[in-house]
Amino acid sequence: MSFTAGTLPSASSAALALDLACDHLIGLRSAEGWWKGELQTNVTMDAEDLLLREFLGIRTADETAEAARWIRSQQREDGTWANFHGGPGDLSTTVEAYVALRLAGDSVEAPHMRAAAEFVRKSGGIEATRVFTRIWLAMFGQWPWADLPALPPELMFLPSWFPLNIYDWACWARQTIVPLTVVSAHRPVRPLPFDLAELRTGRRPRQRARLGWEFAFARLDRVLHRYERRPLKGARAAALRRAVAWILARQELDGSWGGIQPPWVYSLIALNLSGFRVDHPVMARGLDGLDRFTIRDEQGRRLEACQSPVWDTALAINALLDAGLAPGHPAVAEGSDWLLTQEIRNPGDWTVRRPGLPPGGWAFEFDNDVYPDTDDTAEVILALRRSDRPAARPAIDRAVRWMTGMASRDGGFAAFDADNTRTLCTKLPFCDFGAVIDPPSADVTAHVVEALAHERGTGDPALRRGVLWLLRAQEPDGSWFGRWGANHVYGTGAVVPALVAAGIRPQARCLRRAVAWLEAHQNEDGGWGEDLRSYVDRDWVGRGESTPSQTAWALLALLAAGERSAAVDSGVRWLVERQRPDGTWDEPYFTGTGFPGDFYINYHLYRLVFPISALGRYVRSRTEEAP
Ligand code: R19
Repeated sequence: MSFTAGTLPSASSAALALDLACDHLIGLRSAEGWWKGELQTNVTMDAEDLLLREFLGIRTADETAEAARWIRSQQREDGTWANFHGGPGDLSTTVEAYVALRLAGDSVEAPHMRAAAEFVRKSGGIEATRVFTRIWLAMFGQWPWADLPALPPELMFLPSWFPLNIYDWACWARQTIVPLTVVSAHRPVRPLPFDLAELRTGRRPRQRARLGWEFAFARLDRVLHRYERRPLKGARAAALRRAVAWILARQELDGSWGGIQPPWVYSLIALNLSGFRVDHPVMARGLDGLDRFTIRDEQGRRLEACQSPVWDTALAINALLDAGLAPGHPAVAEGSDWLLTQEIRNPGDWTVRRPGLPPGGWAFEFDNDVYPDTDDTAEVILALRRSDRPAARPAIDRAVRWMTGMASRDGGFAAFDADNTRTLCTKLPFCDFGAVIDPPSADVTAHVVEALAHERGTGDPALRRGVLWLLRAQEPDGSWFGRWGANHVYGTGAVVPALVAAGIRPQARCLRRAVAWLEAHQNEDGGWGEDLRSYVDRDWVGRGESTPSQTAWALLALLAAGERSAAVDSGVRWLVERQRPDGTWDEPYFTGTGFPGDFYINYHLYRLVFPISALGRYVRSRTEEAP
């Protein structure tokens, strides 16, 4: 389907595109009624999978060949590996990919290996890689344990009010650090059949700050290293027992830890070092679970960093309802009934900060019962209330109560924890990768506010505090930052519809400024795009090649703000013209954010669900106003 430039997309061409897209989406659902798009990240997942198997002594030739094929297919022209489509080569990712290919037998003399090694040396060598990469190398004798930040398991003794205790860390960091304390206490070395001399420069890594907490922690690190040489025997043994018990208590039904790769692999290693052999039921369940996170196709074998069925299903149902499907349509009804089976009824780590709050809500993954999050909960609440299932009411009520209770002190909402805002953790020498705390963000607060507006009405006190939080968080340029999606287009696309639902008039100044920001950042071609470099370089904020999901986010905001402008029409035209004949869109660019600056996600369903929502709301706004 295509239009000559300058023709306005009539509501009917948008409606045709919408039908086609809905058919495609409905065709993707599973027999049980859920949706799950691939969650694509970067090759550290695949490299670490081989290293894990090497460490445990279970690596097979077939797995190695298949993973290596995938890793090679992702190498860029210049010999490097990036963390996202179109991104620059990343040193740590390139080192990990290179080591995996050496495990697979690739020769150091092969052109692709030489190019990679040259980039590594030019970028500072192994010495300049992130801590996680050097921990992996230490486990294989390729980096001295003494040259890594100390992570004593005695950390487990800090009470939950004491600075740096494990509950001051974001749940993903907490679940990673606890097993890593066990690993670093054991200082395992299981040598590789090769050396990585070609990746070293011999130069010391750059010194961290000479002032403030970073400096104090660098001193503390030296003290801890001295303690490591001769830890108090009784305390060390008790700390290790406590850490292992903590880990065991948090294995999920699917064998994972937190449903995400880092805690999962480090927990398996920590348990193995603590005497759990690979055939122990806990280990076997963990390894079987990893298998279900593994995709095998023509391109090779790759691992999902985590899986998004609850999130995808809620988004898909909301999109289909935006498109005008009846709530009783089997895709909506069966999807909603499946969501009901995923409700979380047990307490999790969040109770440490909110004791007494009754459980409820939803997590992101199939089995992640210890870590429900407010973002998924908000989207599921919206989907369930709109799909009109009478049986859903009690679950929605529990979810609203839980979600509301998870407000942070300042009235904003974070994804997994309340009041997880102590920045002291971030100053430790260990923390050179990824966010390690989970403070409130605009995108999550917006989703919660939108759900509360429908469930409790615009007078609700938690909603009003959330709205005030959002108004304070607006950037000077009129946009909002996107924590879990790229970037200001995602934040603004979430906040504007939420504020309108919360009763802010579209004419209000804050919304006019947001609309002006979006219109100023529309591309010539009518779409919107924001490059992931916007997280590290302000010049890229609001700028980048147009993508379907980002175009849809901008449209959702403009439509919510009641815009009838040419910007809306050309945005819709961009979507209609770029639709594939099979009803979906291509989206090689990553528009999901795991950790600003460090870790990005291509959610494969985003290219479809968000355009459906935007086209659906567009078509309805046009047909409703027709005479
Ligand atoms: C909205 C819904 N979201 C609120 C859920 C988003 C889930 C994102 C997937 C997270 O997957 C992860 C999690 C953690 C890591 C890490 C990591 C970084 C620093 C430390 Br310390 C520990 C772990 C690395 O990769 C990850 C992937 C969209």
